[in-house]
Amino acid sequence: MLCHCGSPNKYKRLDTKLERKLVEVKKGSQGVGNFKSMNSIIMKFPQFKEELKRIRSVFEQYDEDSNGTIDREEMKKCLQQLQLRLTEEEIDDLFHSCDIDGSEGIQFNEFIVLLCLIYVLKDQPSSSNTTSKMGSPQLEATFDTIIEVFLFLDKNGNGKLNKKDMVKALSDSSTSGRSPAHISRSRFREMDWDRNGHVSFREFLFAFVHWVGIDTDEEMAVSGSNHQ
Ligand SMILES: [Ca+2]
Ligand SMILES: [Ca+2]
Ligand SMILES: [Ca+2]
Repeated sequence: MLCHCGSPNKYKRLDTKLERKLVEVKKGSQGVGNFKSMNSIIMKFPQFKEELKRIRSVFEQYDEDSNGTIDREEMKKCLQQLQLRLTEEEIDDLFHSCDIDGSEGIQFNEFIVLLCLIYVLKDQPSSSNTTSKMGSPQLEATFDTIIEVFLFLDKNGNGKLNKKDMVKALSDSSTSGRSPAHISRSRFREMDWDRNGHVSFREFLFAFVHWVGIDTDEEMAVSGSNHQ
């Protein structure tokens, strides 16, 4: 049966592609992982925040007209620069699936998600003298760690997060020792934007950027003060 309800299915192709990539990554990193618990991840949030803030300069580089938003044309140049080949349709999917607030443009918090998706979608450079996928080993290390967090949560390695594992991870992370399961369940629902019962890598990234404390307005203010 065809569904004409629009947006939820629109990103299915992209999410499926990402799922496959993450399953591959999980297989390739069998048993390796620095994270042993949700709390060990949460303890690194301040560090993640500092690392993600550095992406601001990359954002400014692609935001050619400096209006605080990456539009479709600016995103296309970004994809060209990073040498990720996509069809027009895929470019559309990527643009709209990162513009989560539907503001017709990609703000800084959405750009972090976009870059990380590009990183996962991109194949390793074929030539061995091309040392870097993204042109910044530092950035790649940050994304690798975020992917590790996702893989830690993806217990069965199917490239998406299911409710049972997420509720358990969120409950375990509670500082009071025991978080009521219904709170964890409602947090899961918040993460599962398209309500399909799974948290995709894309949905996870939006939640992650938010958890770490990257907020568009705050970041704008920080960036503004830097220019004084
Ligand atoms: Ca712009
Ligand atoms: Ca937006
Ligand atoms: Ca979902």
